[in-house]
Amino acid sequence: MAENWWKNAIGYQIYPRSFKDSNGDGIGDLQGVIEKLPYLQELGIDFIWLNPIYASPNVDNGYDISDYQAIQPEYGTMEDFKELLEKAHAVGIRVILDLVVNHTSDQHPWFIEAKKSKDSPYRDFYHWQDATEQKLPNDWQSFFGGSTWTIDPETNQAYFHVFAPQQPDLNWKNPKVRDEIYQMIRWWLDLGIDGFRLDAISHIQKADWKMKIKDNPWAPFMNVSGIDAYMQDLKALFDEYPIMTVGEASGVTSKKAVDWTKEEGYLDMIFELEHNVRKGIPGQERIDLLGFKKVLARWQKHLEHEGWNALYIENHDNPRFNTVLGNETAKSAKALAVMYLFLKGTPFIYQGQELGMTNFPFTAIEQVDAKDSHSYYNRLLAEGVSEKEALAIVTRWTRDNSRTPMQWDETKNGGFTSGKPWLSVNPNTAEINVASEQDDDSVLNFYKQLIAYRKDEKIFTEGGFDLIAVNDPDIFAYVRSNQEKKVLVLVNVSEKKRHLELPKRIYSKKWQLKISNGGQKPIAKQMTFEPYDALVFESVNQK
Ligand code: TEU
Ligand code: CA
Repeated sequence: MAENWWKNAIGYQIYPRSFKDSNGDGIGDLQGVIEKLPYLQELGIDFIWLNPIYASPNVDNGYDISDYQAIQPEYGTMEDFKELLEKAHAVGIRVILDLVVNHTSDQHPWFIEAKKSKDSPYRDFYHWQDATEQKLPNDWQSFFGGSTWTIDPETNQAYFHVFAPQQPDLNWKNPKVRDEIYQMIRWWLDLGIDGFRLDAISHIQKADWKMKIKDNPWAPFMNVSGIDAYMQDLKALFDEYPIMTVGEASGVTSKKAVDWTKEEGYLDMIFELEHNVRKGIPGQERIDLLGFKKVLARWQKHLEHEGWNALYIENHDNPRFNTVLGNETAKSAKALAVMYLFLKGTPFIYQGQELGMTNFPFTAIEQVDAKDSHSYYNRLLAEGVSEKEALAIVTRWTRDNSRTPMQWDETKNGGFTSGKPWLSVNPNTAEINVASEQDDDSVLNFYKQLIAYRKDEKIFTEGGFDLIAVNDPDIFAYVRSNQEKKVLVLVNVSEKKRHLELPKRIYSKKWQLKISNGGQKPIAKQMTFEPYDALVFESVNQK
């Protein structure tokens, strides 16, 4: 197997619950993924990342695991998983799984045992401290709102959780915990999976409970010193297998990311979590292109010589980019694809992004499933915000925008299920869907073209990156270059007609148009772009 195969690969993120339901219970499942392997093969992707498929009470849709070595019954069986792995491999698609080891479910046998008494051999698998309602160990706040501590009145202690109370954090300081986790990881790798996406991995180490928070409320559990030893262990284990690893490592800065992802680093790549720079009034916020572009350009620069980027615009925690940066048209969906797919790093495509799927038109809070969105909504009501306004604010950015079922055809349930979907299908499945996007002009076909082009040209893997029009608030433009050639990417990420003056070093070269989502435009000193125009040019270096 080629070393570092992931450097020239394109990933596809599958949210199993919403991808394809094979048995009519309204919930996506592993047989559904198997059924759609030909679709993925035709798209041209190299690996899939599956969001958690392990046994879970589903407080956080699978991110609360009660058995790491069992498949969630709603999704199928271990036999189904092995079948998926085998069939994916047979068509050249690798499979990476979500590794959620910052916390377990409170229904995991370790926590059930731990909770029984202070003397339980599992007590130390988690973080327990003496506490009363009046006096918690500290005033740290969790990501999902409320204290990081939940009291157990039976023992007058509290346990620690950075997410929901049903997601107690594992105590990584305990060698027994580490042993269990490492064994579990080995078990999956021995089964033949191709890697992991490491969930919330920068949170596994916590600061001293007495640490006082200054500005960043999450500083006590964001890439805290001492994490290195655990990451080294993980690296040593991962190095035994020809896999890829991608970390969700919030709080690891672009500078620090070099140490995390260089050749001797802990992981192959990490996702940055800084690019969602928002502007506009709550309820109508959009991505601020200038902010977005500066974040991406900084990560490109800092990881230029050492380290590696994971590229993405959408995932299961964020709204649809075609709504918050595009204008929900096929053209803008194509422009956004061009904008990020040619950066340096390993691109990930989130299910439905390749169709131009959009946010859901929520009209009632009951349509929202995500618990964090409900608590946010209730908090706003308590602050006196009207129901209508609270709904708009919450649903603009709720994670459920991206979790609505995949749109396979124009029927009411989008061909996702023959039953009642667990989350409503976006009504625009009438127009935006796989079946109707078989024509040359579709977003889907455009993605296929971009993927094929990117994989064909090694310049995208190793070539340098230079941002141009650095301060332009609407245009994302850059040059990739290697010994042989240059590639110029020009995208008007706005609904306005825009002008751009190119520098001489660019317009003086001979360029050939390779990709376009609209017009044929020659390179000139003064360029004019129609809304959401996206163009890719190549120039062969003169000897
Ligand atoms: O998200 C975690 C996550 O977004 C935090 O780690 C992040 O650091 C924080 O919000 C600060 O910005 C992952 C999953 O992607 C998400 O779906 C889960 O709900 C969560 O972990 C808990 O497992
Ligand atoms: Ca099902």
